[in-house]
Amino acid sequence: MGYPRIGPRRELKRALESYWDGAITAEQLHDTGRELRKQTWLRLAQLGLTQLPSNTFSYYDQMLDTAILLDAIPDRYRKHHSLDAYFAMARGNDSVAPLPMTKWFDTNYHYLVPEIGPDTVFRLRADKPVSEFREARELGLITRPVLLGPLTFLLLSQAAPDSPDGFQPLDRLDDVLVTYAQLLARLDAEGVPWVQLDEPALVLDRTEAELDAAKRAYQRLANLGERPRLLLASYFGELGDALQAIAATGVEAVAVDLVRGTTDGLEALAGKTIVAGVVSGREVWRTDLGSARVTLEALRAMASEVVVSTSCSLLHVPYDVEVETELEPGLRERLAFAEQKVAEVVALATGTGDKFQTELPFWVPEKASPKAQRRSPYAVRAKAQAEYLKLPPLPVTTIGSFPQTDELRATRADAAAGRIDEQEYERRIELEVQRVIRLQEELGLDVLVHGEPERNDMVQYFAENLEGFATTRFGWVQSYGSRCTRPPIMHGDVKRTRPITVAWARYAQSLTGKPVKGMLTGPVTIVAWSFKRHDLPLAESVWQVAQALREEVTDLETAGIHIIQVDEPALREMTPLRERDQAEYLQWAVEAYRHATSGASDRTQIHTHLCYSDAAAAFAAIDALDADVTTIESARSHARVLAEPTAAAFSRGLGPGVYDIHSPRVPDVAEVVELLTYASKSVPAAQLWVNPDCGLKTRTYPQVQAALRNVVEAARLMRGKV
Ligand code: THG
Ligand code: ZN
Repeated sequence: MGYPRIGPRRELKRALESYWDGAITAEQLHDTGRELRKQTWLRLAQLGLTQLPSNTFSYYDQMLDTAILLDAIPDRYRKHHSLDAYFAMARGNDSVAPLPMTKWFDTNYHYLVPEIGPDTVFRLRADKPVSEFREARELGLITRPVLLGPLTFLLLSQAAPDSPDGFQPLDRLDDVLVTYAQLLARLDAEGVPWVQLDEPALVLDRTEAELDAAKRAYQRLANLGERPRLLLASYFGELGDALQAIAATGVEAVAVDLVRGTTDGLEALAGKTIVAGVVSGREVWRTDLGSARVTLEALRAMASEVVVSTSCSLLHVPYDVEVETELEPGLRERLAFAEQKVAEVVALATGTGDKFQTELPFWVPEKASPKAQRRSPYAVRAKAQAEYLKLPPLPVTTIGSFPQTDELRATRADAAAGRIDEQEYERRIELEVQRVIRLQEELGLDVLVHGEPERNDMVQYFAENLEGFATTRFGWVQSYGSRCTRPPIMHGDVKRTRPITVAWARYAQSLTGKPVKGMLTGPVTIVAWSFKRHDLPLAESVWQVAQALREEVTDLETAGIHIIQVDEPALREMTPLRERDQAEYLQWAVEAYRHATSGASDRTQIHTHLCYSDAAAAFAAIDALDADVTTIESARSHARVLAEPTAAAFSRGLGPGVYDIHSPRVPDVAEVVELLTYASKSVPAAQLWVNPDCGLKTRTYPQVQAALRNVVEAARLMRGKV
């Protein structure tokens, strides 16, 4: 269904960042792209895969590629040359902000949100699907171009800012279909036998009108005279009501996710090819080939043809587990990354390979007694904190991380490779903490952080220091653009065997009279950004992590840290895709957060940070977390989140991010003042905090210094006014 594209050794990341730095030319970047595509196709063919996907490569993101393909480019980017326009939409530049970015369904991948208005003119602009097909054909390989389907493209796009009230991108379906029809005709003329149209949006709750639109759209595409055969690909869940709508159309094949869904009702697809996603594209455990075979056999009675596949693109798993020679004994044999999963698909299709038994005995946890209450209600705590912390109005703080410099990366690499001893490592980290504290004092921030120089990543770091997690050396998974993470693998019960963050927090506090905020990653987020166990309910894994964090909170307090931030940026993203499953999730997720934080005394101020909390529902969840202060992403959405009616009812501290840290752009004082002025209309000044909208680790020191100087200046101007 799709394959990782960043490169087995992150070759694309390096090429992209070199291009952005001006160190290589566009032609050199394209050479890297071509080479990665070639190696991927050759490898997949060598593994025995007979249907190869193409057009799954991207220089940044497949949603962005689709917008470009359809020429759905907002005017403000058009003055740039094509590759520059592409990266301007992705990352912004000195003169223009990027498109907003948000999570791709319930994965840790982020896509760019295209803007569609009533006047957007769709026209076939790029030929990437055609040129990638040609590229593979030159290698002697016939591929199946993968396109984002028109429904998913429009449903995930946002209305252009000047659209009339009530306009939805989906209103433009008929126009977009004209362009898809042109593209299909071109691919047909090129000799493309099959095209895959990805429609994951169909596994979410959809209205009657949307299901009708889906049926109409695919009926129309299927009725085209000149077109390749069509594979409509669903993934990340069951089709549910959408199944009937699709079955009624003339598409030749439908891909279904049989890891998250079942074969129930798939008789509706009689006469079509079923592409059976029996190998998980989201998890890293080896597939139980025996039970996958049973599923495939059941399908053979239902469909005209059964094709074996992964449940979704393999974008969400690392390349190859064989290179992970340092995993603890016995673990590697139980794991499958992208290469191994392709081999499993081939083994299932050809009837070769052994049956693997990967199910572990079900673990029954002791019922943990819910202790999820702070000692006093928020109002009482707020008073205790105000008296103790004595912060100015509109306190300025940051989300926690400071720039990850080349020196820091080298220091961590030197320590990992044994080139420096522990003492030297700690000396270098201390110097960095000193620099970060000094910088914040000079700039005049009110609540300081130590900058997290000892952490590679906010989840990986905790996983490395907790029992029950394994971490990989090369297991990179694309998060957005050139950015990757190495999701840890949960494989056993989680336990904290020693304090994790206390020493650095204490050291940072010893350097300043201002309060230093301790930084923890929340239980939901640690689990959300890891590969999960499949022998234990998710809620239990999260609870185990919450218990470990609760112990850490107590130790931080004892060490004299009285502001503790427990981030939960993944709280929303781990929400189940279907509404019927959401209430239960939210209940245990919130309960776990409160278990982690409720050991704190009244005067200890608990902060939390959420990313991409764009929906109204976010405020209800934020409220339930019972944190004293919440900082949220909002700069890219221009703080629209504050216009939500639920925002007005919010009674706790709130820090709407005042500028977008994902872009290298430095905000000026006026725009920060404007955002704060807007925020102060819905949030009383006594509750308002001032902060960037996320951690600063992806920025450079010059950018951060300039940006924070303007933020502090803006906060001072506002203090005089509100
Ligand atoms: N950690 C993890 N998942 C995440 C985030 C995170 N998911 C959502 C959000 N944050 C994604 N954002 C980023 C931002 C920066 C980076 C990755 C994801 C990043 N990665 C380094 C890189 O690609 O060069 C590598 C980091 C490392 O050494 O581990 O900068 O923060 N888990
Ligand atoms: Zn964030």
